[in-house]
Amino acid sequence: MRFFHISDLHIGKQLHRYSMRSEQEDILNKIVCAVKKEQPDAIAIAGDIYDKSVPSAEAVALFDHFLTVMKEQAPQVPLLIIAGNHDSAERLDYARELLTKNQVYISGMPPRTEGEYLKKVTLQDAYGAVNFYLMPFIKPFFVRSLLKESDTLTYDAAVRGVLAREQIDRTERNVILSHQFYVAGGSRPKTSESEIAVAGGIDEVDVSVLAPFDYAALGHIHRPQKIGKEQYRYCGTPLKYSVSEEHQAKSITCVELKEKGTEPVITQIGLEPLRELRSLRGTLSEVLSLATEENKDDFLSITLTDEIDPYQPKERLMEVYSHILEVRVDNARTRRILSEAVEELKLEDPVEVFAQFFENMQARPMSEAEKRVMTEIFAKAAEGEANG
Ligand SMILES: [Mn+2]
Repeated sequence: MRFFHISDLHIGKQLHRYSMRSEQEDILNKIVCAVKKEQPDAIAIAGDIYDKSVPSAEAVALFDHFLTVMKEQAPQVPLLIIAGNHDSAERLDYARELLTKNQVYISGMPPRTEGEYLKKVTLQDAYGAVNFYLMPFIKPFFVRSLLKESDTLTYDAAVRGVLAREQIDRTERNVILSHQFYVAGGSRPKTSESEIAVAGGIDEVDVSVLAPFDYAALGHIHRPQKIGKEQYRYCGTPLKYSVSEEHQAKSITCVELKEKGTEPVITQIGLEPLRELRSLRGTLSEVLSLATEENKDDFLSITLTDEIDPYQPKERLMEVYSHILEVRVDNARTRRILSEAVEELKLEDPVEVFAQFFENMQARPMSEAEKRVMTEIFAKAAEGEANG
């Protein structure tokens, strides 16, 4: 059994002020070509189909086109799809009975009532059955009443609770599709700037929950990487969705499962974008002189290092480069401003900073008693600092 693992398509995404429609159409076509060429037994798409929970008509049309072309080019290949945190579960579930008849299996919502379970799709090969469990993005409140839990239910406990209800036959091969922030005993995956960060790490789920699975096809983190074990993998986005991803190689993850108990064989199929993303740094005249036929239409993040601010730098850059994402200035003056800003932040009252964080997390302000406790703690910490 050999299957493709992709995720985080973020269809409809804008990169700064540029639409990525042509880049996304191009990369989806390249994925279809790879499927036609390699003939995998299935395609797993681990969430964040769309960039927004209410995608634009254009975005919906593009995903529709992708499914249609995929079904024309590789009609026998099942598509397994879960919702991510960016998708609206209800919208993604639209027409799912009809799609199921065409071997497009979509799971938007986790189970919410007694009789409901994760969607399970079983495929066969020479070694027997492979069960794919489709676990869409879970927020604790989605499953709180199902698990008969209070409002203190954590992400970790929510995912654990949902999986504990499933009858997973450990003598067969099992694969899970999931879209959560997995950590391995406290070690976190390497993130990028295009993911939505949740402060305080409350969305973390430990990979120990994935123990029943021979492979975990994960989505959510945009840089391809394993987490904890070789077979627990984030495949990453098919395109670079932030400047922080400049040096990441994007790819389709290809997974080969043989008999139960053997390690899956994991390879990458590289994905080349229509338009590269890169950063350029130097004085205005240096950056202008770097322009070539090759790079002038790339997505660019430009940092100017002139000590004397040049005249109309943006306008002059735009005459040469067509897709400028941002122009930053890094010289003695801006560095001075930054270090002053850092000084200013340090002077803020730590109790107030914490109170803000507390309110964001708990959706209520701290009580006077709680504030007193925190004030004491910070005072003790400050004493400790003063004493050495
Ligand atoms: Mn994502």
